[in-house]
Amino acid sequence: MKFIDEANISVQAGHGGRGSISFRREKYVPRGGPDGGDGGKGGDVVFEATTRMSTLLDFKYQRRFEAKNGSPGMGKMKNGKAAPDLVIPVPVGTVITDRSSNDVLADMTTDKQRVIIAKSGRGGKGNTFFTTSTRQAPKFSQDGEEGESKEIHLELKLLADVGLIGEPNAGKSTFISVVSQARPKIADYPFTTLEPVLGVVGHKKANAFVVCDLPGLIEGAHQGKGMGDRFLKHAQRTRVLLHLVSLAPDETRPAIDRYRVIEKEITKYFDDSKKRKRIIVLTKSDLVDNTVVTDVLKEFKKAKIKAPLIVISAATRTNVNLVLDALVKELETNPK
Ligand SMILES: Nc1nc2c(ncn2[C@@H]2O[C@H](COP(=O)(O)OP(=O)(O)O)[C@@H](O)[C@H]2O)c(=O)[nH]1
Ligand SMILES: [Mg+2]
Repeated sequence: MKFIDEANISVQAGHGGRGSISFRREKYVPRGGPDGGDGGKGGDVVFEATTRMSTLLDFKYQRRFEAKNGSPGMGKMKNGKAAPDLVIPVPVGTVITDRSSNDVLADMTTDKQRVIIAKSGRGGKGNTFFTTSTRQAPKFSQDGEEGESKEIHLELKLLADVGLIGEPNAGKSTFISVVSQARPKIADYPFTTLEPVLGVVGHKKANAFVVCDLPGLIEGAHQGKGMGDRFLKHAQRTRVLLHLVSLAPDETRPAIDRYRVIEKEITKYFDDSKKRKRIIVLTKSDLVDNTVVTDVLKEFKKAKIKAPLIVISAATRTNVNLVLDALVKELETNPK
């Protein structure tokens, strides 16, 4: 079970630009004095906290970050351009540590918080700077300073964006294992655990989000077990609830009835449960004929349930992407 997202990356701030060695050359000034400008400073490596991200998934793909170098100085006293800072967005909650010293460099606690993690090098002085009364034509300049480079560890406590709810056996664990790297126990019998299982989902170009299997919500409740703080925190944080209802033929009661039982149960845990967005997912469609699916859909329609309804099979992956599309859309229109 994974509650922590981690990544190791390396960052390199920009080198300062070299100062210029240059002398004035004008038509009527045969031996012009020095006019080499200074080099520009390199770019800093800056981390910026954002609520738009929930995971460190992006850092699995890109592990090295380099800010640009400053431009060299030029003649005619022109200074080189400073390089722009490299701004790396990280989710709010990310802790940044230096891997060589183990020092915590930053705790990114608030949206838009910015911290310089690797400082850039200053630009070098041009030869003009080194002119003195005894040295009127210095033929040297200064190199820019090196930018800092660091090996960085990022760590984030995961919190769920999407909660999976549904009866035992509805297919929650299977769903999360199909859409993420999470590998919960999948059982043919109601499996009870009070530990939430989290999965990081990367879908198309969208920001990765965290899906949480909330088995304890119903299964634990049946057995009168108390729920841990950590568990409830995950449940409360979710912005969308994915309600899974099995279509399997071995179910004895109609899908719509089983759906209602769970919905009623949920109101005990979420004070705003009426408002919290739902997506209803009818699962295990591979086990039934189309006519059965059509009948169940009719029942839901008759009951005037407004939430989007998607029929899937996690076993054959049918329509699983449609669920992810719907989740992305919902999370984007309903930010943290
Ligand atoms: N045929 C089929 N079986 C499924 C599908 N999804 C889940 N199952 C099976 O249904 C049972 C319960 O699934 P599980 O994911 O553990 O349900 P949970 O209790 O809601 O977490 C397991 O035997 C799964 O293999 C599906 O799409 N098709
Ligand atoms: Mg399960």
